[in-house]
Amino acid sequence: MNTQFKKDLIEGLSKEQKTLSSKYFYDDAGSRIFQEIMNMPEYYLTNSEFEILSLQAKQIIEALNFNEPFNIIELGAGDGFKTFKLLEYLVNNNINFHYVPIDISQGAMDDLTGKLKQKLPQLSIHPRVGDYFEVLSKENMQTKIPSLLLFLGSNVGNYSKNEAVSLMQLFNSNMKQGDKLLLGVDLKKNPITIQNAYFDKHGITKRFNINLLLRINREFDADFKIDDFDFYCHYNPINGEVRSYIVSLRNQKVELKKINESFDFTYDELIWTELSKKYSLKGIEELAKDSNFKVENHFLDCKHYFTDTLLI
Ligand code: AVJ
Repeated sequence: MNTQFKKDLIEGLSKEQKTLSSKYFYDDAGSRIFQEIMNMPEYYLTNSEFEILSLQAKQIIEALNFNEPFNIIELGAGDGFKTFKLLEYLVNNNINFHYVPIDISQGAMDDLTGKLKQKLPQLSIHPRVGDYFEVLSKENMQTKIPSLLLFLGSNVGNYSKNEAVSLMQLFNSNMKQGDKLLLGVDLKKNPITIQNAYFDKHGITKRFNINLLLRINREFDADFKIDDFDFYCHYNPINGEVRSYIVSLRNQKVELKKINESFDFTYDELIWTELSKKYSLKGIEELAKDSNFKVENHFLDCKHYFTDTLLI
């Protein structure tokens, strides 16, 4: 059993305001549901970032001003769908670089590598499975060639202000002089557009959240009755925060037999599961400043929904 998961679970469910962390959404089933989310038209983030990397690959690479060869190190590569266009541009233009995707999931890495070897046979690819920072310090600090780090998909939105600053500082301390970071960030926009992306009418995001209860049932021999829980989410356009919750539909007790714990849920009690923070360009500049980065360029999609921001 994953001891960190156990610790976070007990801690989160013992709090006055219960929490479960979205970082545990991504078991095999959860990763598949996230693919479904990315395929919904309402989840505009996918298309917006895809557009940026498709139409502005040349501008992004030129802005790097790197000598060849260089590395592109992707943190949390997942299925690599978005990154493909950038890689394709580089390969088609005979640019000399190495692609180093890092992901915690061996399965995701195998799929990605297989797909890329088939579609871009000339690509120099060095997949690494493991923790970002362990791999980064090993791969990036011991090479002399410059690296572009990719942290795409608005994954930074899952972190609170302070956590995001710490994360960026950790990136920074694993970057050599001259390395750069391309950070994908979802921007503030019409609140209805954002609400529809997260509180989707198909119920896919609900399934994504409820899957976490199924995971706990399986891994901790627990007895969450999934029909007795619902999903709620809310976007606050003032602070840019989407917060997602699981709602208990009645007074109930849940046992986690494997770890000998039980938790009570009251009628309408909330479990906070996820933060998906939206930024203004000014907010990104602030985050950059607080973590010792400098914004070199914002690459936006045509609707100005999303930015891939280049930081040095
Ligand atoms: C993968 C963290 C960027 O917050 O938009 C999608 C996950 N949650 N729908 C996001 C997610 C609900 C996603 N990130």
